[in-house]
Amino acid sequence: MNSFSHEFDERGYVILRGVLEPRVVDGARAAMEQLVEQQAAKLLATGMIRDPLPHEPFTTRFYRLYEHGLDDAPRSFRQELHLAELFDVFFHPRVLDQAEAFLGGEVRLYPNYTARPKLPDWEGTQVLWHQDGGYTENVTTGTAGQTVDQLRMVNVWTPLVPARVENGCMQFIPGTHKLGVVPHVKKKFYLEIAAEQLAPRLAQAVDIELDPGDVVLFHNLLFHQGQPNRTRTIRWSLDWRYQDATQPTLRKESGHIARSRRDPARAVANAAQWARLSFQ
Ligand SMILES: O=C(O)CCC(=O)C(=O)O
Repeated sequence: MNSFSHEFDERGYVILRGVLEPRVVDGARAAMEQLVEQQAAKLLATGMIRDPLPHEPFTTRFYRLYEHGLDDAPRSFRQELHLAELFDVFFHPRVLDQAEAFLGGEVRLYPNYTARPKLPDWEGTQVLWHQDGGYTENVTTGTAGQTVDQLRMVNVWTPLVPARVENGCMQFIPGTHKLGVVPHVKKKFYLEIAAEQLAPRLAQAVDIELDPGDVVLFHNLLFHQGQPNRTRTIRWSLDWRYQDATQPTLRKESGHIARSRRDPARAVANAAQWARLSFQ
């Protein structure tokens, strides 16, 4: 077992610094700008705004467009992420190499890939303490009969602006991935880990401060949250997941093959193909 795998198994996460090249980060930001442009056009067309704020910076425009009606702002983007620029993020060879080391040679991009504009002081974009497994229905399917806690997955998270405590970087509680799926309770916008599981462990929470280009890989059962954004700018980020593609997703969508050693032609090959595909 290499040291990355050891850290991942023991702590539940591994940070890789400077993996995504500036070109890739710039592409991802440009993709987000396209989404914001579409939002501005929609708000303008429906008469919700009069000024689409074309000169407002990336770090504030989406917030300024919605600041008088945050309830109407999309809390995240998912279906919209089949944009050519994002191929180099979701299918980045170095990140995939790492995922392959954990998962084996058949790797799926799991049908849960998301862009998040975490808005200043807005609970609608403040993801509470959870395990990803808590959001996946604990069903048993197929002949292999997997349950959520048997899914072999690697979660990936990367910021498109520096992520610090003040603007809501991620927090993890190391080692909690070994607890299995714990009960979650429904809160206004998100699920939250039940207090009796969370409270005794909160003192061990660590801040995951990252810069654009850094990625953190973490176990899908690790307790994690995004902290409140106490700045006046948006904390943009992307998160996605890889799964051992020999397993079922336990969701209605089947995801996309990211790497296949058995049959390489099954994997999404390039940006143009990614842009033609859809969330499924
Ligand atoms: O970005 C965030 O604040 C939360 C992300 C998250 O919970 C995840 O990637 O699973």
